[in-house]
Amino acid sequence: MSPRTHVGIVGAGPAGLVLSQLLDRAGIESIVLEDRSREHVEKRVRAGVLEQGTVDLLEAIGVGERMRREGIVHHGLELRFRRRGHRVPLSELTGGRAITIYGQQEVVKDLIDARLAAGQVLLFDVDDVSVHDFDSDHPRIRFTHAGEPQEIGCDVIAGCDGFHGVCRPAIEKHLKVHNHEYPFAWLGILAQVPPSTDELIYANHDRGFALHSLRSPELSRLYIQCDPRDDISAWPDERIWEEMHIRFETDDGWTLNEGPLIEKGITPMRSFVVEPMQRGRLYLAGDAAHIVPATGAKGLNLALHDVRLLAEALTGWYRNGDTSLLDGYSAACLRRVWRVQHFSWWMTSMLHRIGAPDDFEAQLQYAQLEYVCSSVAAATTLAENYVGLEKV
Ligand code: FAS
Ligand code: PHB
Repeated sequence: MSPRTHVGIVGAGPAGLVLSQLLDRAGIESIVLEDRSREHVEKRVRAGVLEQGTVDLLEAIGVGERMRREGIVHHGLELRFRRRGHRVPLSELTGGRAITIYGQQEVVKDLIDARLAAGQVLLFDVDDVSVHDFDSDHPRIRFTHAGEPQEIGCDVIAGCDGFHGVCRPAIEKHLKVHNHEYPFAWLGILAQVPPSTDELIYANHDRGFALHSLRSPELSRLYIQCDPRDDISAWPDERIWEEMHIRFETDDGWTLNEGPLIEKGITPMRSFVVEPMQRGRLYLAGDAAHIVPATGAKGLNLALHDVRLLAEALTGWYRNGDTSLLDGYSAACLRRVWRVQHFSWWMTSMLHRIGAPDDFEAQLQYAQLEYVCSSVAAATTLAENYVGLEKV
């Protein structure tokens, strides 16, 4: 491995992998350092909803073939409250834009295959990563791989190492940190059972939020709001399904299919942003810089928007010596980050219960839900944010 590259990328999640694919197509070299195994990152069940812009990007960079074949395009979603379902016609309200259901782990598999086929230096099971001298023109990354201490010089470091990575902490003292933790978490399950719905169902129930999503005609992905202090051991499969039946109950005879659970876990919910998303030659992208509550299905999509801007900025710098997009990277990302933060907070506030069934907050939620389900203008607001705004 060469002791130098153009861009050192920390993290082989969606952000790091898409960035390396974009840079490669612009003739810019990179190395990707990942601290987990390939098997782990390819099996990690996370996001499931791809915005229209994300689908278009993945196709444009040559990793969309299996997504187009196996992904499931959705043109609407259901809001369910007071035992009734209301369809929001996403595509009708947004000039034909849609979402595609295609698991994040599938996106990661396709990207890893493409990067390795292109001869990308992509190291898994890397340890002790640290970033250095990014305030100079000669940043360095130190790490251990296969038991050997290594160091690589680069022009730029891209911190794509997620919320628990090392890159943001390296500059955190220079950053303004916004952190809002919600008084609830999501218990998510992956079940080997055909989905009980053709489109996603977001339910606001007196006992709490529930979401019916899916991964394929045979695999269902469902979530329920739970206490952030809950331990998954307190949620045997029977209890999960019992709660799911209650929260999705309707008066129209709809029924929920049960099946064996492949995976279950509890994810805390927070809204988190650091400003700026860069310092010197270190640029943060994706979850390393921001976290959104998953209610808006935005985390993965926002990460790819960041790296699209970073790749465009680096291309302008390498080709023409123009630093304007690099200097403006953080501001350009944050315009969309805050729009997406607001939408995710709005969806979360409208659908999650924290008080008594008939208290002030619940009445406000019902008023908002009724408005979205009865006004084209209100429904369009939800729809255009959900499928992904073309311009922010
Ligand atoms: P990622 O966290 O995906 O990738 C960072 C990578 O860096 C990881 O592979 C990590 O192993 C690696 N790394 C970390 N530290 C490192 C170090 N020191 N050295 C080298 N590598 C290091 N979003 C949605 O839209 N919908 C959802 O339903 C949803 N569910 C989620 C469930 C969970 C449990 C979590 C944690 C997140 C979920 N998200 C969801 C958000 C998620 O999809 C992220 O937005 C998305 O993974 C962001 O991609 P990256 O920024 O690439 O970060
Ligand atoms: C998912 O399918 O994992 C999913 C869908 C919509 C969300 C969050 C997660 O808002």
